[in-house]
Amino acid sequence: MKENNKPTSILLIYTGGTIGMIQSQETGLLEPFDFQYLSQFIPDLNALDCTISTIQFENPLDSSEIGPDVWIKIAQIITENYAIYDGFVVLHGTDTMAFTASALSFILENLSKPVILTGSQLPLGMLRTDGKENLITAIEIAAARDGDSPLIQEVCIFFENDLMRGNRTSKTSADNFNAFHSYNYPVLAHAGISIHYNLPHIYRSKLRKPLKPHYTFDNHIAILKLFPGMSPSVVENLLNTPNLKGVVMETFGSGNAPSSEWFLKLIREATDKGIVIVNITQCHTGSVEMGRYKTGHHLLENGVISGYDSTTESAVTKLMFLFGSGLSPEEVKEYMQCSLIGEITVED
Ligand code: ASN
Repeated sequence: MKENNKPTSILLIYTGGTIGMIQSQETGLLEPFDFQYLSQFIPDLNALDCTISTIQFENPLDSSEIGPDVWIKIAQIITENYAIYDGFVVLHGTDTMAFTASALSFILENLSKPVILTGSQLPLGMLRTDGKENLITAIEIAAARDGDSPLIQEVCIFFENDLMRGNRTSKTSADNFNAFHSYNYPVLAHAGISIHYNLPHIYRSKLRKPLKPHYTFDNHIAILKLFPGMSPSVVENLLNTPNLKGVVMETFGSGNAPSSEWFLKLIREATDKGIVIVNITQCHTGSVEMGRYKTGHHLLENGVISGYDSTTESAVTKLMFLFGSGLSPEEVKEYMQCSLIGEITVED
């Protein structure tokens, strides 16, 4: 309930994924659920202190089918309804949820309301589903208030027990209910018997500015994951992809790569052409520090920039977003090394 005694209003946006599936009584097959009947299906939702409206995609998507066009579609729905609702819950397939959450965090500049993504490993209509708890808690968090403001004012993922910053989260399990982790940033809330909010780590927008969505992405981006014994032709082909603008290079440890002449030459040729190469680590935790070892320092000398402790999902979507905004390679390099919305840990 808000201070003006009006109930908090939540918009639930169903994009697809396992959570929205139920078993047909006739065929036994899994089919998309009609969210119009949500409160009949989960009567517990009526006990929440908020009103819930729903919008569902006409053709629900497996999240493997989701890319920039759908990120923009979700952002447009949020923007069109921004003044009407107090919070947004996006039901999404789990497989690429972390990419969508990262992308939305960049699209929705000046966001000051909660956008909580959730989904499930088992369909809503199955006996042991995790979807029901995830959905109820995500709505409860989206409706949480801090006086007359929403408690959460950023894009998050809620899954199993934890609320995580969206652009810090990765899917880490194909079958556990506890499928998402935020390794390099503390969880924002933990849902046990009650929900404990980690207030010092929750983002608060200091200046109240109107929401400013950005709807352009440039997908001339690639991921180069290093492995011992990699052949020159693989690296050469990838770096010579026509129109390539940015590369997320997943390196070893604290940002190290082979110092072979052929490898550094290809890297130098690419950065000289204006391709932005961002170094992130293959390790789950920790940050890139190219000054620590000679094998990292070589990359720095050849024009590679640090991605600090970024997730792959965040680095890829941030590159697409920055190039989509029409920035030059030099400007993209500068912004990649700043935290736009809490996606990396850098000293101010
Ligand atoms: N394949 C599904 C999806 O990402 C997986 C899930 O939602 N659990 O859409």
